[in-house]
Amino acid sequence: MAMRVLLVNPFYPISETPSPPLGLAYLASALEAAGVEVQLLDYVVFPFDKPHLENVLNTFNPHLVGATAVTMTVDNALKVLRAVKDISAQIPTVMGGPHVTFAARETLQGHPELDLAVLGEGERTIVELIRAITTGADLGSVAGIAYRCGREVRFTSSRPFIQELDRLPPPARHLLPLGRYRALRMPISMTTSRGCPHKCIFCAGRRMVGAKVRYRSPRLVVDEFESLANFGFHQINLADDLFTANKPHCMAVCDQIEKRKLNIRWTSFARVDTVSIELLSRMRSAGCTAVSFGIESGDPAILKTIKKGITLDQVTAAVEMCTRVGVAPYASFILGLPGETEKSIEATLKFGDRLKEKGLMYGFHLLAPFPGTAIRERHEAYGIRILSADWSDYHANRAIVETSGVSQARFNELIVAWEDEFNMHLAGIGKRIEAGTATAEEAEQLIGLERTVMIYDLMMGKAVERHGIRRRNLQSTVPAGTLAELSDRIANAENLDRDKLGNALSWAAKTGSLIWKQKGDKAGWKWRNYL
Ligand code: B12
Repeated sequence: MAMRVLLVNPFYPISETPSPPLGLAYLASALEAAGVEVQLLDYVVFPFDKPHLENVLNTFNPHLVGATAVTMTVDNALKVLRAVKDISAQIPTVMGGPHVTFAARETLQGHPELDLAVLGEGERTIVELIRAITTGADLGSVAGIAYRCGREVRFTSSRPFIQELDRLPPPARHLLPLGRYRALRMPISMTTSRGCPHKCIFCAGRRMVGAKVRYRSPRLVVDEFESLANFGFHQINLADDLFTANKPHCMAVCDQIEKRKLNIRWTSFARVDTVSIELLSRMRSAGCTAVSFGIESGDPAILKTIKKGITLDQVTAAVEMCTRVGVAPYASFILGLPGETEKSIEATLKFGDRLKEKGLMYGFHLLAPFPGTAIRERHEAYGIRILSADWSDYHANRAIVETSGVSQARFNELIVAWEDEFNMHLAGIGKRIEAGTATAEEAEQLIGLERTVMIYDLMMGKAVERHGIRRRNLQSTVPAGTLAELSDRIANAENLDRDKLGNALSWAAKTGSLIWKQKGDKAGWKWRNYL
């Protein structure tokens, strides 16, 4: 019997630089390998559209609809599942990902539109689940899930981590709208390992993927890397929890990239205590342009409380090593950690400033106490007051916690000041572009950003779909089918800045993201969705 699964990526703002949904692509490839037909709806790069969803449900007729979610997207995911149930109440729905893994009971209890939750890694579980659903087998026999049974939520036995990652088929990226992500200049991601041995109390990563790191063989890793290089993304992000965790593995991956002469920029996450000049220079010659460190705080006492296991000296040394070998160091700090006071904030800001002089680029987040983290489970003991139970507030850009020393309002003031500073920096570049004194690099940063915003608004507002399709012989002031005509029509209808619109459209056409297609008596412009 043909089995069919529809996967859903819920809305998530472009300002957070989303990558194509890798977890869903892994699930899709596992399903396809088991003979299941898969379709995927990606509401990060397509606007949600209920009639379209209805059409997909009617024509594809899935046996299961599955959504992924992190905490900040769980409400968006549930909204889609409610629409699914509205259209077709009998289709079972499932959710997976780091939110529901640690909040299955309350999510299932509070949301009748959700029937099942998959906890942890999903490749094996979803295949067994779809088989159980289509054969009517007992759900209790599928390890790693939770489901509603009357008013009760039942948990099955836990699912062991997948040991041989090499046996997983490569992520089914043919189902992802990579063309849209590429047009938006988002990085594409892949992983070389799963697992993280560290115990940072604000992170759910370790419990999600296990403390023992499991590695993929460097040859297969670089096969995938090579296939990504062909898609024409400007950058690949190695999204491992900690790519530099194991030096021989990291070096072996770099060796393979160099041996195959793959000339593509990539970035990765790292810890300051895992890098060395030797490792960083090898990464640099394999194409690594930037690494991101979590520094979290400039106060040693806080670093200790959060079990980060790094020292400020290690941070300084790592930043110096990066700039020495030419890998750009990025870092993020979290404000609002246990024990945060005005004094510790000052220490963090000062530390950041000092490192900036050494070439560090950094940003701030505010603590969001996610389900599954020690900080949430023991927030009282840590002296953290949690002020919001609304998951859509868990984006880490506004304060939802306070400590005994620092109020919510003060945290927000700090982060708003930080955002203002960044916006002023962008405005400064704008002025320098006008005056003709901007460097090529900074001009490209701002122009690229404005182009991304424009293309994103066009995509989410369906402007090309609404104004770019024409029947033949329509009268127009400019010849049909030219970019100038498209630009004209959209600018008139949507009241957009003509220059910026024109630039964005011609860049998109030049890079093959916007294409002219002719079919029967209809012709028109369309985004290239799939690569
Ligand atoms: C790389 C990474 C990023 C990258 C790239 C993300 C991407 N979409 O590719 C960037 C930097 C962009 C990022 C952004 C964010 N991230 Co992040 N990220 C990670 C990291 C290190 C790895 C994620 C990954 O790619 N894993 C590999 C894939 C294969 O695994 P997966 O996505 O988890 O999917 C598997 C399972 O979860 C499950 N599954 C997932 N979905 C579904 C759906 C169904 C139906 C089923 C059955 C199963 C299933 O099966 C999949 C295959 O095994 C994790 C840590 C971790 N190990 O989980 C944090 C992590 C996921 N991120 C986290 C957070 C908070 C964020 C942000 C909200 C940060 C922010 N404030 O903006 C955003 C949200 C992005 C988003 N919408 O997903 C948290 C999530 C915690 C939570 N409860 O919300 C994590 C767990 C780390 C932490 N701090 O605890 N992230």
